[in-house]
Amino acid sequence: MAIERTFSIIKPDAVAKNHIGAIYSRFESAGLKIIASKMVHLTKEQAEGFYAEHSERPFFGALVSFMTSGPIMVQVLEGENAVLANREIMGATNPAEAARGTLRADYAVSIDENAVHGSDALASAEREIAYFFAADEICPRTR
Ligand code: IDP
Repeated sequence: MAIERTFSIIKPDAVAKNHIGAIYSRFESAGLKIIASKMVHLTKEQAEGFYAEHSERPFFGALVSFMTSGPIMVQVLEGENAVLANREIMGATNPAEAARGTLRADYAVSIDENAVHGSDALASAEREIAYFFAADEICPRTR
């Protein structure tokens, strides 16, 4: 099994509802280690840059507006097959389709306000981690 790093966001809806601890607990219970973490309130430019690949989608304006509506938690998760493991913990993008026991089934309101983000591949994980964290803000705990 490969030890990977992935990037995760607890979105404004879940932060506003005080679900940070519950969501961190899910990561840790699944064997993922939080090796970097901070709270940020995105500017419009930061949110547009992060979601640039969706800039032509009809929901882009609503997505940027939502992601700048309040503070978020951003974190780097490390563990075995972390990218896929985190996607499984999160559940489907649309909470109505998310499997029972996943974060989105338990904490998301709608496809627009879906509680968490997680990188969808190793390449996007690397890019997203670098978007938010300097190398000296990441504290590997692989021993
Ligand atoms: P993901 O977050 O599960 O990787 P993506 O397809 O990368 O899903 O979409 C990024 C985010 O854009 C989603 O988490 C969701 O907040 C929003 N989004 C995606 N599709 C729709 C849609 O059809 N309507 C509204 N928002 C959407």
